[in-house]
Amino acid sequence: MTKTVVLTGAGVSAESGVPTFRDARGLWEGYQVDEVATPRAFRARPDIVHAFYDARRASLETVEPNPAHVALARLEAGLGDELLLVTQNVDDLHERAGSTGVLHMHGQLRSALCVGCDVRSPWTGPLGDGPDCPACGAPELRPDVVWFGELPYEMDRIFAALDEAELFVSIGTSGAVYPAAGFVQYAAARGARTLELNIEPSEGTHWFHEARHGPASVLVPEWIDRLLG
Ligand code: BV8
Repeated sequence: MTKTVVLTGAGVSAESGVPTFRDARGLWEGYQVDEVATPRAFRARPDIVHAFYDARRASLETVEPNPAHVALARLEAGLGDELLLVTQNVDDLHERAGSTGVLHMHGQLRSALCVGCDVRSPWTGPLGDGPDCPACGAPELRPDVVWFGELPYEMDRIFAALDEAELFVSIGTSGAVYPAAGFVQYAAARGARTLELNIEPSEGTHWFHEARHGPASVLVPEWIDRLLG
């Protein structure tokens, strides 16, 4: 089986009704990144930051996985340990579609991180009203997401998989945010074949050996049907 690394971004959840960041009516349209997605913003105005993430967490109850998520769960069943699915998304649609080994490099909405004891707790409700940490009792919970200027999660595991990868596939991402946007060059430099599946050319489309453009809900099942035969 081919050692495969798949990277997904907001575009894989767009057809489920989860707003992307940069598209029209995207998330960044309503907010300034440095007002809601930086450690400094959280220190200055935790109320605004919590309101931003509490709203996104609540909206997860109104969306469902789409055929792209479902096909990627099938790919995991077919490839087993030969696949690493890395997502920049903080939604839980990959898991709800049946994927079990998802690496959330930018964190998850349905998890709270205690600044006091560093313990993570599954979380579905709001954090804005300052609930106590289930582990240490301190009212020091923050959204368990990676903000700009913070190191993404499990970078060692990601680079170890990219070192081995024979195939790197990027799905629904604009290639605007690093270090994720640099994975294609890293993988290609180590001999991997690289493929972009996106509704339009991404900022890094020229780094890919092949690019197919169209909606993820069509391109991803098509690609996986062919791969798994
Ligand atoms: C760090 C969690 C250092 C929170 C997020 C090098 C050069 C320049 C800048 C930098 C650099 N290195 C680092 C930086 C700074 C910064 C960065 O990249 N800035 C950018 C803006 C220039 N990076 C960081 O700060 C990172 N940390 O570098 O730490 C460090 C080192 C050591 C020690 C300590 C620290 C951390 C970045 C992570 C920030 N957190 N998310 C939250 O979600 O609120 S980033 C967030 O934005 C997402 O997770 C994702 O990563 C990014 C959004 O990108 P996409 O997912 O691609 O979404 P987008 O809307 O942009 O695009 C959607 C795409 O889908 C489009 O192409 C569209 O065409 C397509 N599409 C739409 N519909 C469909 C579709 N495709 C298919 N089908 C459809 N239906």
